[in-house]
Amino acid sequence: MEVATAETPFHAVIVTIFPELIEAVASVGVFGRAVERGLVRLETINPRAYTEDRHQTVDGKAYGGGPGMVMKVGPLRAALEEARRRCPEAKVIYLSPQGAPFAQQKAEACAVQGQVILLAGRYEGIDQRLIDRDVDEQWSLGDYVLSGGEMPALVVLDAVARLRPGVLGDEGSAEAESFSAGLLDFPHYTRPEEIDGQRVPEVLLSGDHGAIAAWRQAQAEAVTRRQRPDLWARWQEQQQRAEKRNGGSGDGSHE
Ligand code: 9D3
Repeated sequence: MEVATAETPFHAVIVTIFPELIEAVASVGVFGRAVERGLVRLETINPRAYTEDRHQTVDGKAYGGGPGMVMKVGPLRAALEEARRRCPEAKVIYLSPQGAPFAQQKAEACAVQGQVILLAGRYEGIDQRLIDRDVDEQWSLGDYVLSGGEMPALVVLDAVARLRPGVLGDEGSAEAESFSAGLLDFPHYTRPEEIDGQRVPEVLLSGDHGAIAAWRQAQAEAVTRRQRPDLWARWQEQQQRAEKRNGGSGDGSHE
């Protein structure tokens, strides 16, 4: 059943010299539909629009020397001032390799806050004085080198939008919980039952819902232990704490 909601849209402002990169990706799929349906309001601001010189210069050579250019304070600060006028309650997040790791918890806080200003840099980075005065937090997508902050900004937007009411269908809320629950997903299968000699695990065809749930839980634990020992250790600690709270009775599951 369709439920009518009059939720305030999630409001994101992206400051970037490549707004077309953001707009191209953000007009497609789940995110694009959320924008069309008025659940997400996305704006871009191009710091080039705030330059005063004939070449619309947004970068300069680094003081102290060295290779690579640095984004200038003037145009970026003016762009951020415009972003703050449009989005006064938002934190300013600078996407940066020096940032704290972006993770589900940050996406959740952002979705609850309802607004965000994302600053995507290019070149070697931005003048430190912008970080000192205009930036609230720095987030990194991980330990690998990208060419700029636009793709990280899109990743953040995607992760946040899926947490907003109405953006996903029925699969949504349950799915959002599963990552916070701390285990990776179990394997999935669809028709046919057999293809090129590969069969769907028999338990999934059994109709035994208890056995299926137990198999999926065991698979989720196995894949987490193998692929992500860090998540596995955290999950085991969490299970042990839950066991103690229940006085050693029960298996630590939620139901
Ligand atoms: C190879 C260049 N590096 C010099 C030692 C520094 C560097 C500067 C600018 C590396 C990458 C970038 C551009 N990256 C981002 O803007 C970025 C990013 C990333 O590269 N990896 C993970 N997360 C992020 S968030 C923004």
